[in-house]
Amino acid sequence: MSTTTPQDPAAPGQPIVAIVMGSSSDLSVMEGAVEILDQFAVAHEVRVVSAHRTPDAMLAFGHQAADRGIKVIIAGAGGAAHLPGMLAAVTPLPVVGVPVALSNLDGLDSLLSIVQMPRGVPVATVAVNGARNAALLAVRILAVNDAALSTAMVGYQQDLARQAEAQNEQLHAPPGGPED
Ligand code: RP5
Repeated sequence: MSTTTPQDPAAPGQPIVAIVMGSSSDLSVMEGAVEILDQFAVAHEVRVVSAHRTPDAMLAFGHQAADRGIKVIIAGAGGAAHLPGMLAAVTPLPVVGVPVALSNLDGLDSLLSIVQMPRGVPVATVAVNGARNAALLAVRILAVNDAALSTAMVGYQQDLARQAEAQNEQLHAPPGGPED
């Protein structure tokens, strides 16, 4: 039985998000999630656990994650991408799936394998190679019970808005600036 509840404060530095992937070949995509969690100072762990190559280790990881204090699992996989769904089957934690594009089908295989979960076992699926959004979704989930994280997310959204506004101003800048 889990001794961890969503209200428990995590010990400093204790990972509360697990970023897992089926192979180290997914890392170049999944690094986007690492960067976002670093940016928000969310403690996390990164591991390779394969649904197909190390099924017993994958199931053990999924069974133990909540009791170890993990609050959200981000799982990336490509091809017949069973990892996110299999983890969601053995943990009560929210699982965010990242379809990783392989060379043959441009990630459509990964996307459909992850998004088409049967009734009762949800995986929150982001876009193909959308690891950054997976981490942003994890931050939003955690921010429900963390006011500082919620404030940081609002700041991130304000930055995005400022960038779009700057793009718009650039687009409509009159010709004849200093370089002309
Ligand atoms: C999946 O198989 C992994 O998630 C990876 O996307 C894909 C290919 O793995 P490698 O053959 O590159 O190790 O399980």
